[in-house]
Order: sequence, then C-alpha cells, then structure tokens
Amino acid sequence: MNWSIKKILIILLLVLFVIVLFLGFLFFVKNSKTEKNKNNIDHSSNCKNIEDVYERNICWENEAKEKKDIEICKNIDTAYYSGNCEDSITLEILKTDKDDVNLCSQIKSEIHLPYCFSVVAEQKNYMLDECNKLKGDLREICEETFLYEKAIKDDDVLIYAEIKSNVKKQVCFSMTTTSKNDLNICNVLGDEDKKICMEIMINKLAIENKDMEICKKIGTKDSRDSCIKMVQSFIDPDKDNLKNEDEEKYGTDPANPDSDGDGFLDGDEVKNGYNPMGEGKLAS
Ligand SMILES: [Ca+2]
Ligand SMILES: [Ca+2]
Ligand SMILES: [Ca+2]
Repeated sequence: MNWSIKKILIILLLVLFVIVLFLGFLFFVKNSKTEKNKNNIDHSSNCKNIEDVYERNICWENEAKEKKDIEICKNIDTAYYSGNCEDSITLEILKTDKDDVNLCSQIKSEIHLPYCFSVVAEQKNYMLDECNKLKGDLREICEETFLYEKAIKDDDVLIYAEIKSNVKKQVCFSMTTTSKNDLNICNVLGDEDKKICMEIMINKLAIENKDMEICKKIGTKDSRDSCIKMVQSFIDPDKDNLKNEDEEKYGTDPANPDSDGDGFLDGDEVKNGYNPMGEGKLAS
C-alpha cells in the first residue's frame, strides 16, 4: 500500500470518528432536552391527571405551597378552596419573607383578614401607623385588629375603649377580664364601656361562684336574666347530680332530686342509662 492511500484512509477514519462524535453529541443533547420536557410535563400534569376532584385539589394546593405560587391555586376547582389556598400562601409569604400590611389586601376570605392583620400587628410592634398604608374598610379592620391584639397582649382594659366595633370590644373585654377578679378594673372606663366591662365581669364572677345573686348587680334586665339563666344551667340546686341544664334536657324537675319517685336520684339514673322520668332504660 503506498503512502497516499494510507493518508486517505487515515483521513477517512478521522472524518468517520468526528462524525460519530458529532452524532453522539446530538443524541445526548436531544435526550437531555426530552428528559427536561418530560419533567416539566410530568410536574404540571401530575395534578391535572388526577380524576378525583378532592385529591386533585389537594395536589394543586400542595404544589402551590411548595412553590409559594398563588397562580397555581387558580387550578383548584372550587372558588372557596382556591381562595383558601391563595390566602394560606399570602400568609406564608407574609410570615417568612415580607412584613408588609399591603399583602393583607390580597386576602380573599373575610375570616382570614383579621388573622393577617394580627400577624403584621405583631411584626410591627402594634404601631397603628402601619394601617395608614391602607384605605377605607381595610384600614379600619387593620386598626381594630391592631388595638385588639395590643389590648390582649398588654392586658390593658383602657385600650378596649379605643375599639369601635361593639362585637370586637366585647370579645376583647371578655378575653382579658377572664384573668381578673376585680370589678374595679372597669372603673377607669367611660360610661358605655364601663357598662360592657361590668356585665362581662359580673357574668364571669357569678358563673365562677355559681351564685345567681351576683347577677343582680347587672342593671339591664335582659342582661341580668341571661346571667341568671347561664348560672342556673351550671348549678344543681336539688343536689341530684344533674345540672339544671341537663334537667331541662331530660325533662326532669330541677327542684326535685327524684323526679319519678322510684327511689333513685335523677342524675344517678341518667349516669347509669336509666330513664329518670319513668321505667326502663334511656333511649340512646
Ligand atoms: Ca339537679
Ligand atoms: Ca332533679
Ligand atoms: Ca328517680
């Protein structure tokens, strides 16, 4: 074989080698691309392909939470659950990444809104200025929530007075007055608030002491009656081991320890599954 043929053969072999390398490279690139596509498709279609609505919604919610992506929540079928999903991600972002009250305006459910504000309230050290970033109703709910949370945190009865919403004020009063036993704490308040504060405290003391007499300190008749009713339901004046609340339920006499006169106490009959109003067992 002469040299020129050898050279041609070597060149041919080299060219062949380069072609094989090139083809190999192409094959690798193509494969890695399909693998990547497959991953993408798999991830988003995982949830899409689930037939059961409930399971599918949970899948979307988990994926949304994993990626902290509110957009993914929108795949959830029911508006209610999709809103819940969005809210939980907003709250998660608020807690971990951003302490901005504006995030709360993205909250969908009215129930989650005060919770959102309470998270910011703690982050912002209950400074009401933070609520100035919002407008209208949102600002009002924000301020009420800040005050409410601060009143409870500081156990300070004077802060309640600043809360406008009556329902919130009452909840707030009862939250803190539960730790106190002195009616005088209400005296620092203005007339209207003092009245609410006193009623809540008196109710609490009457129930704690199982004493209806305490209720009589309440000025308003309706509130007084409801206090008495409340205390009555917790007491057992005929000492038959059945509280008045339960005497009413079983139709027994709250002033007679043995309503059916068979020698067994109302409460003991009920406890052992017997009818306190006659013969035989209680219907389950
Ligand atoms: Ca009784
Ligand atoms: Ca009785
Ligand atoms: Ca009896």
